Amino acid sequence: MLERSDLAENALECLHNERYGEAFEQPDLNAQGMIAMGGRDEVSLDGDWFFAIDPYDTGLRQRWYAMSPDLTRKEPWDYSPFEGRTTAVPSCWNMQRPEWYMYEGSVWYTRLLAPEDLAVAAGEKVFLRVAAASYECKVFFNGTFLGRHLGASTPFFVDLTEYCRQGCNWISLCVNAERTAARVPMKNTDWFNYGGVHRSVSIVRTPRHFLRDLHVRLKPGSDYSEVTVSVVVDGPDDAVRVEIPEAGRVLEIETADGAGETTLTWRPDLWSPETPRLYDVIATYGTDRIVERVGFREVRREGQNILLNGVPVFLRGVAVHEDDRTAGRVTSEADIERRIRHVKELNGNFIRLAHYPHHEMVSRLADELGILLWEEIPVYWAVDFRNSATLDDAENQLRELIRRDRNRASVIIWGIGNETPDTDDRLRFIGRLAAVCREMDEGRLVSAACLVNHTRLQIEDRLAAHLDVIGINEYYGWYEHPLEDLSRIAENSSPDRPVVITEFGADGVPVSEGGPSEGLFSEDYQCEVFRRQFEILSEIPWLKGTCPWLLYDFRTERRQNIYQRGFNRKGLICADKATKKKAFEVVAESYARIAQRHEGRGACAEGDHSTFSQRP
Ligand code: GCB
Repeated sequence: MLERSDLAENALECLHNERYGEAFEQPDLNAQGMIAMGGRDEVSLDGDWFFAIDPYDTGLRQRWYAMSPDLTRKEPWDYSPFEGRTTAVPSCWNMQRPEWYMYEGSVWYTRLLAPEDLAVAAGEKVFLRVAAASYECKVFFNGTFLGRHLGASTPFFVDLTEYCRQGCNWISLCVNAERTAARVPMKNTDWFNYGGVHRSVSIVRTPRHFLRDLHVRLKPGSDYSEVTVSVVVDGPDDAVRVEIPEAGRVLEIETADGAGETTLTWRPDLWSPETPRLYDVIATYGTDRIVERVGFREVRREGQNILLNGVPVFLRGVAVHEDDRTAGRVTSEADIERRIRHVKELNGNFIRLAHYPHHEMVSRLADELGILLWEEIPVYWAVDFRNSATLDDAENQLRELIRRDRNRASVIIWGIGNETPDTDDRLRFIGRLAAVCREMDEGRLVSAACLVNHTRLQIEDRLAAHLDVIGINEYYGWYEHPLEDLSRIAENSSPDRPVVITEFGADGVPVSEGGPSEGLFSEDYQCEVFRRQFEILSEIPWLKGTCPWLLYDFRTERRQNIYQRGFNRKGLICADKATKKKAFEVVAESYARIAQRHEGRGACAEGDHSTFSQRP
């Protein structure tokens, strides 16, 4: 019955217009709009939002977003943004109701804002921050379209300042999780396509002139005695004051054209997994002030080695998806702490956060608890490498991730591709992403999970030339056999840079969970694959890390045999995140031996566990 309202001037036209989406593609909400967040106050908008699924995009066609809360109505309309069903933010709609489980189209979230949420003092700015919405999010404020963000896992900001009103304000988000060939990832993945606003939403206030970016790091090659600080300001070119109280140091950075950089001579205590030392870095620009907790460490490659603070390191890793049996993509501090605790029980020191940017809390906790991280964007399988819009989207996701996490010492590797085909278009596409990493961040290594040539049994991928670390996914003993061929790969390959096995493993389902007692999919078979893999891998001189696939079983509807039933069962722990499979112990023992060999220490790295218990 919207037709009978004043909003319906386009009632008929909107039924016939199939180009309704074009009006909502620009402005682009992207990395350029990001704001340094360190320690800023946020007003949380988490909680219940009005919610409706919209499979026909009627809301965009009929302008649902323009319905103001004070609009008077005589009769029910087809949709009302301010009454009816609600849903929690953050959440994934797939987990909210059985009938939404496989839904991937558009949905509407609407929320009224209390006057105090937006109380703008003279000269202040007000931003909306969405920590992640999967996959596309169109933002409307008080009925006006303010922009669109692409990408399921990175944060974005919208400047609301000019649109705030006295009295009633409201936000509508139109979120769409459709899988398309042009998106990143594209249609086909081995994980579940969760939709929705799955991380927090908040209001951030800043002074009119504010710090947009702060990047603090040990200067590479400075013999651990110089720290570089770069700033970007939104406002006049006044100096930025940077203080590191524990170092007793204060410096002034002059800005020109909104940016400035300086280098401080100072020898901080170095951050490492064993001694995760962090310092407060306080930046002040006019009345704006932010605080970052920063660890100082150097990671680089030298020949076939990865050096952490100058010492060769072996990455005893495990991969993990951000997936929860009941919450979907939504995670929590407790969930992340459990994950890190499990990695430490495995005698590990490294996590591959597959296959997209995980929650920002992961790297903050890893900084505190002493874990090394690989962070990744979902350039996965057959992304449309010829499509320039797809490249723009991938590049923007990468820039947003780097902007978000480049002050985190724990992050040592950016992953920019997973099992992509060796074509010219892909080489151009991922080569560009490698260049972006290097332009934005000289303090980390660049890698991608490459494939081996299974016919010639050797590492063979032109992408390797663009990488600091060659990641290899191999499933000898599972998809590829015989397992012994892995030794041939070791003999036939002579990489000129470090290699990390970024995936290997086998499905294993405990008998108590309905699994077989022997053969494929049994726990014993899974153990056997890991045992024999580690026997071979431990002998390879150029191998600098291993990442079993993976810590927990995870949801993926493309796997439907009687043992899988919608889950990938290669976890060392079941999807309940509690039931350890036998293979857990096999990996833990292998890592104890590797730690002994590489670092001369025992299975249970005492420092690691005490770090955990020291947390406030
Ligand atoms: C892979 C993919 C990963 C899959 C895994 C599997 O190579 O990178 O996303 O889940 O294999 O279990 O097949």
